[in-house]
Amino acid sequence: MKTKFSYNIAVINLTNGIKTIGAENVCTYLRSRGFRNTFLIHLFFKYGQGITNPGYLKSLIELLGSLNPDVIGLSLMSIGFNAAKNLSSLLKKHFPDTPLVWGGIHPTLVPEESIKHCDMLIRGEGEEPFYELVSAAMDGKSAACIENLWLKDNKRIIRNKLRPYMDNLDALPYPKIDWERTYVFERHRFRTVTTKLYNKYGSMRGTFYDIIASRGCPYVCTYCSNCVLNELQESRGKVMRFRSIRNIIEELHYVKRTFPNTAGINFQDDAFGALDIGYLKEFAHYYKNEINIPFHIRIIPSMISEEKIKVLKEAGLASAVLGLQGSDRINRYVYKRDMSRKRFIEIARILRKYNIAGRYDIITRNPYSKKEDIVETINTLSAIPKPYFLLEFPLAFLPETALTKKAIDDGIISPELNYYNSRGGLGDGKEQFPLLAVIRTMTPYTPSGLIRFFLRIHGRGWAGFLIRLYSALVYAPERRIIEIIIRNYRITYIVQRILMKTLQKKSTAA
Ligand code: B12
Ligand code: SF4
Repeated sequence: MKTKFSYNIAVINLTNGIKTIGAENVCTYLRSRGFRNTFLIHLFFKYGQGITNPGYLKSLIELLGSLNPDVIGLSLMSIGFNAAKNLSSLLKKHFPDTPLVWGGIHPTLVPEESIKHCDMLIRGEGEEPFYELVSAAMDGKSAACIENLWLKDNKRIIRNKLRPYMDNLDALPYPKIDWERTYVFERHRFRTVTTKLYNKYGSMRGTFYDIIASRGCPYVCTYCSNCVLNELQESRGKVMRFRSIRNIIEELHYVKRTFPNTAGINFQDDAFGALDIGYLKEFAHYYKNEINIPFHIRIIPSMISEEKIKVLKEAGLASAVLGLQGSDRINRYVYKRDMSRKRFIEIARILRKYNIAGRYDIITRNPYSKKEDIVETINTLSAIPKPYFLLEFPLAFLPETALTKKAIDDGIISPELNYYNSRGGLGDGKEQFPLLAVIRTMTPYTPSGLIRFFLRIHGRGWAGFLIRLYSALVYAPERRIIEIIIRNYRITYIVQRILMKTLQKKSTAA
């Protein structure tokens, strides 16, 4: 008879990152409830191709053979669906009697398709349901009534209802790395993660730490999974939940102790700015006094104000991501998104006023975009203070979103095409106006006058050659240098520190 101490659970993380809050949360929770032998294995795959290295899979099977798991969990996004499907059939071949449980955003959104490839799946927040499942499995009890769980019972599928979201996020332990029970593939086999390996595979060479202070987003942009999640969760409690400030600060103290290289804290919250000003002021006070590491956030235009940005700047806000996504027409009618060109420019100017680096997202290759929409987006981008970071994401038709359903209805994509993962979920559409795309890419570091000139001439026969020549000879080298600096965030940080210290010494001497 197994006990919690001898029961082995292996969670495979197929989200292509060594820092993955969801799977880490689930593992930390199980360990905190006594299942100390909960192992987390990070697996990487190539977009659209899955796991291509045969040595990788052989080594995974060997590792699992030695861990002897009683339950195997798999954490995936839609982008990992093809890889998960193939991996799952391999796992079932080698471990036919070990229950295989899928969890994460993909099985949450697409359970009917997912359940075909695993024995069970957990939809939504996984900590509590997965704990209930492994406890039942260990005790030989039925799991048939566990809310959020879907399971195959002979040929029947049991589809349990969703439970309400967790209201008190502080009740969950924050994700902690268990060095002896976390694995990554390195030099021909899976090895336990060391500080050196964490730095090698972690975000920005292990200098960035991802954290979330809240869960949920009250908006329902048509391309985003939140429009589906919020519908699923309807009338099952609050969507937006916040951790207490003390709870966040405690996690960050743990981060400073465990990962002393940390040079940036990356708040991955969908809606960080939703926090009210009182909360932000208190947060800023403790963050500045106790943590004092530059941090980064994502903001939603309607939830942010100059006052909030000022408070956050004082706490150490270094950069903010803001989604412009498209023109006013596209945002209003296609994405149903609370964003306008005017508001975007306003916020970008406030960010510059407080010397906060702006990182602006736009969605490209949208088949609903017309030429005027792309020109408007370029004009908006060239109206904000330069330089800035521009992140261009080709539109990915994520499963079950309102936009994907619309595109299927409009005959733009085919439901059979499995569109969202055919090229790794990164979007398959073509640039409708390739020359405009070249101009748009140049907006972050090119004078607005020149961008306007390019827009004026781009329709003429010879203009393509001129614009591409400028892009190759001037813009590309400029961008390359800036990217090297950004990638080596740690170097930038060290240089900044040295400069600051030298300046401080000089001013003291003076
Ligand atoms: C951080 C983040 C990233 C990070 C890190 C990803 C990582 N390795 O974890 C980065 C920046 C790298 C990233 C990249 C991308 N991301 Co992203 N990302 C997020 C974000 C903002 C937060 C994820 C998170 O930590 N959530 C908090 C945790 C607590 O929730 P969770 O992950 O869902 O986990 C819970 C449950 O799902 C479940 N669970 C999770 N795993 C398991 C495993 C088991 C066994 C069980 C039982 C349960 C379980 O329990 C967890 C705890 O409750 C989400 C949006 C969001 N708010 O979730 C988007 C999101 C996950 N990303 C998304 C997308 C589309 C992408 C990209 C494809 C974007 C792109 N076009 O390039 C890339 C692909 C990256 C890749 N895998 O290769 C979509 C995914 C949609 C989908 N259908 O798959 C999301 C949902 C955004 C959105 N709102 O649409 N992303
Ligand atoms: S505001 Fe951002 S996170 Fe919220 S629904 Fe829209 S795209 Fe998704």
